[in-house]
Amino acid sequence: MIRGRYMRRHHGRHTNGNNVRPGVSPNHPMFSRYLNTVGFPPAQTVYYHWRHCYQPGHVWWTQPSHLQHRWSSFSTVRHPSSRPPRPPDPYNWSSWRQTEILPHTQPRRGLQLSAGLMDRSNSEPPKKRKRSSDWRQAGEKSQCSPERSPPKGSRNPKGSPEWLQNVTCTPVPPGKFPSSPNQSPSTPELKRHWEDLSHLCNAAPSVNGGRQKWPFDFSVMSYNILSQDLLCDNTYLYRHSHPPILDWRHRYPNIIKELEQHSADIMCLQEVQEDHYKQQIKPSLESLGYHCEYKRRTGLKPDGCAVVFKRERFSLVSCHPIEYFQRGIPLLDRDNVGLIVLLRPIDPHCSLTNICVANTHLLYNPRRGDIKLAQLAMLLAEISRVAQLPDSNVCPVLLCGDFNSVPWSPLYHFIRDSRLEYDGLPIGKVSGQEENPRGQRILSVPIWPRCLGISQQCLYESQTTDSDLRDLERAEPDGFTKASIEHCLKLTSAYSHYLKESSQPEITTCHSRTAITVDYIFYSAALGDVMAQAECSVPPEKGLQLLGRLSLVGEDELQKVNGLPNQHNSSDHLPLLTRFRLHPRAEQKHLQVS
Ligand code: KL2
Repeated sequence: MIRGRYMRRHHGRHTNGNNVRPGVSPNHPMFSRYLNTVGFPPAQTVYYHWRHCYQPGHVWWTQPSHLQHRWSSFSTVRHPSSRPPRPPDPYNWSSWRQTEILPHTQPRRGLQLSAGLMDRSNSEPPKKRKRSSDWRQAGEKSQCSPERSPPKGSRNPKGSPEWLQNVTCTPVPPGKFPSSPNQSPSTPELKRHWEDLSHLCNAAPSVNGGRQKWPFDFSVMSYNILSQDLLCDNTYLYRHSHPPILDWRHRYPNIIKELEQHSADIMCLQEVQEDHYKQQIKPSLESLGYHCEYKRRTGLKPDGCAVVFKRERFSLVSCHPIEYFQRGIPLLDRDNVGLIVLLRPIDPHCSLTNICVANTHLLYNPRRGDIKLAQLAMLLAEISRVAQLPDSNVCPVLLCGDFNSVPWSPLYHFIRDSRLEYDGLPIGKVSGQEENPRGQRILSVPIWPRCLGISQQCLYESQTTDSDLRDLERAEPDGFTKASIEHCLKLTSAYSHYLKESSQPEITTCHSRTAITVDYIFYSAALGDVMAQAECSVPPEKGLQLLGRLSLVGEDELQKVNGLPNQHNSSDHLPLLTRFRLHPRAEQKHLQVS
């Protein structure tokens, strides 16, 4: 294992949430000041509010009676000609951005960031766009635009659901929220069932009583909760949703309820907006017994990734936030981040290996597969370093998140097969988000420059200065000219990406322009694991066995609930939930290999 220069400079726990990489300026303090000035009720109040006011099927808005029939039947959605006309006055979208659970009359204090100034990762400009982190050049703008349209030149991505296109829910006039729950439209709930896979991998029932607590079983969730800010930035994606269900005051209780109900031991959350995290999400999860770690995106982006875990099940060994933005490397000019934690399972009766949990949200832009791969390489290099064991093996790894790439795409294959031959591959085909991407630009060789300090095996190169690396690149260009990349982790996807019953593709994210899988839970599979590929040879004590997962759904099921977000599912993604078994080192003999 090549140990990297960053490793020596950046190890151990980062308590300040700032950058982990050298040469990257921390998030600008202006933003923190903004957050501190916004008035919020304490999260306990919010949580109390939810616990005591929320009942399933209870909705807080008024459905104007003359509009009720328009929500009640799905048939109107299928026939655009029968759609109601849009009202002359556009709905004031700015109220949707409001994060307070306070009444609308409550004055907002402090600076508000502009949605219009946010860097839009989908719209690749004719010239290089200004980075959103150039905050000094960013003015102030307090409201969302009334109706955001798709970025110019954007294409319908793969899986674009016909049944949600051109569907427009008539907005409710401002001031009608919240109100009597009695007049709410009712959407059926999505049905998801638990898929028990334990019998397939000969897993003995877990022994939780008595003195022994082995094997160590635990659950893992990955969930993109849809940041309110991004929702407001991309309103055109959610025209099919009844406006009040998009209000954070409706979404937040639903999301917290969902997290509490699933009660996963480890949760990897994406699109967690920093103000919501600090004021509501973190305090609520802490009161449920979770330890929370968070990494905000760089620049002006107000959302980020959180990894939370139950304090009674794990202790934190170390935490490693990663910023993909690298000053001076044009390829790495985006604000996406990752967050890795090394966890020690708590079991007084046996010795268990640490597990490495990584969470990320890769760049959205369907045309920039080159950036996505470079971001992924940075994450894999850091995982390989963090997960390294003294015997130069790696501890079990869980790689969760929103990869903005579909199953069987080159990026997906790279994660799962540990190798990608990319000679002649167009950058628009890397993620598979678009069926027929425009532009023929192919991936350059190498994809990322050598000065990044990451080898083609996705490992940190030995400690050298940046100028040394540039010299090396000039001196031995051949070392970096093979059109293939590799990584040393053996990762398997916990989901199969097709529904067992119908063979339809599983959907993890759905709105008016897409219905695809982009979220994953990858893991180091133990020998004999149900999902492991035939050649998998990870010894059991260094791998995990998949015991079960919460089933996903297909497009048909999502159509019945009017897509996402809907009354009950408050994100445009669904949570992935899995259960794993970790075998104590001393108890390897109890594993029956099939
Ligand atoms: O696909 V996502 O949603 O994983 O659910 O990740 C990105 C997109 C997220 C962070 O950038 O914001 C969403 N069209 C559609 N969705 C967009 C766009 C866009 N132009 N820009 C950002 N997102």
